[in-house]
Amino acid sequence: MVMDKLGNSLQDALKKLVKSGRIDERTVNEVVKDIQRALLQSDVNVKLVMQMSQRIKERALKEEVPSGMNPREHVLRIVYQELINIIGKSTDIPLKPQTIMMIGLQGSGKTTTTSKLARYFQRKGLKPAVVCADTFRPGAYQQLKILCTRLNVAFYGEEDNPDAVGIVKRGLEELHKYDVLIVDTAGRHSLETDLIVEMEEIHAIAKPDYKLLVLDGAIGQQASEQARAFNDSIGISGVVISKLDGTAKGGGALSAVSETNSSIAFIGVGETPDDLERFEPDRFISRLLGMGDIKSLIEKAEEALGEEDLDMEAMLRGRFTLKDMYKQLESLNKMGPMKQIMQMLPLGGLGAKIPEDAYQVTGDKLGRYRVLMDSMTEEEMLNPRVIGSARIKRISRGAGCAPEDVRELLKYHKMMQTAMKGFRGGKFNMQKMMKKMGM
Ligand SMILES: Nc1nc2c(ncn2[C@@H]2O[C@H](COP(=O)(O)OP(=O)(O)O)[C@@H](O)[C@H]2O)c(=O)[nH]1
Ligand SMILES: [Mg+2]
Repeated sequence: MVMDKLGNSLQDALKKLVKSGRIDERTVNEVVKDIQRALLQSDVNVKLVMQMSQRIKERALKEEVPSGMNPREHVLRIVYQELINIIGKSTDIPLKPQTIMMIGLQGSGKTTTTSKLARYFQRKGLKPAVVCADTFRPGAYQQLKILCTRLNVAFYGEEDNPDAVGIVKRGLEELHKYDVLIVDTAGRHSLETDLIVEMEEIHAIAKPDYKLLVLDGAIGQQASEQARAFNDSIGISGVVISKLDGTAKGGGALSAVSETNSSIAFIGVGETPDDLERFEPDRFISRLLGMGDIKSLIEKAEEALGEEDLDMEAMLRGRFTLKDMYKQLESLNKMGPMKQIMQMLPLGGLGAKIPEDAYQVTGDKLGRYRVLMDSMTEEEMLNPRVIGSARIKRISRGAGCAPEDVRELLKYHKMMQTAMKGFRGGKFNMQKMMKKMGM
């Protein structure tokens, strides 16, 4: 969907490498030229494209092709890593009380994103409230009020009062009991001085924890300039790219992110309040380059480089996160009855120590675990120990489950973690093992 076109032309470019048995300068130059064309067509900034292609060229020629990879995979992996380099990690917006200020040009999608964010926090078990500080666009008050009413989200605005700064001051006072306060600001048709001044005044009053710049996914080369102006004025903590459900390629936004050293927090994929997705760099690039390719490629690369083993070792040392657990449950679940699988594992005497109910992770339970984990922050999934009773309450509320369900999940995780620690000594590679078993 997103950036399909770019994906296709990159694929074409990389196909050229399939047949060539080794990497020579001429082939690399040819491929890099195709990659440049593809990125430029997707509105990625020229300077950025040039820098990136230089690095790809250098690395493709200098670095040895890892054993087990062909030249095409080698280059694709480098392209992938260089894209990850630009895109960076996704901005982590914590699930805690905070103030968020929305900024961006008129029509970029601020108001829509405001309601989407309110919905997002609501689903995570927090109480959001919204302040309408757009006193410029006719109908802005009504637009936001209707959206909030539909979602049952608290709203503050003063219709027909042009004093945006005063509205923000009063609104935040009135709504101070809510967890997440989202301030929707006015846009303009271009970056006019009065917009910047108003934005700075609102910023001084609201003292937001996060300033999210909303960029239309279809925006081209102006994206960098816009992002820089907003960044110079009040600073940007993260970017939301809207309208990625359409034909937009998002390359402009990509350039904006690189320009301001910020990162992408969310992407908008439609007009309804539920059409907001957390930004996942891997998925974004996978879409860009073609999912199947990237997935098998990265797996192959990790295997060749032994990184998978390293990760596994970290897990054996006890760093077994909820995310790791979920991944394993998911793959195990696909493989068939849990008990049979567990008995096939080289667990030594450990198999006997695993309680019977550990085998009973059915699809239903997995589904519930997924919903619960969807209500958690990154921190909580990586380090479940931080989850105390207040967080248990928040997580269960967000997931529409009982606190007991959260506790059960945590208990299950602990049990698995203990089991993992039992695999000490000798390398144990889950993937290799699954392959051996014909998975
Ligand atoms: N298809 C689609 N339309 C969107 C998305 N985000 C916003 N829009 C539409 O873009 C237009 C402008 O959005 P709005 O939130 O009013 O922009 P604002 O001026 O920055 O507040 C509206 O018609 C929205 O419905 C999105 O992710 N996908
Ligand atoms: Mg608006």
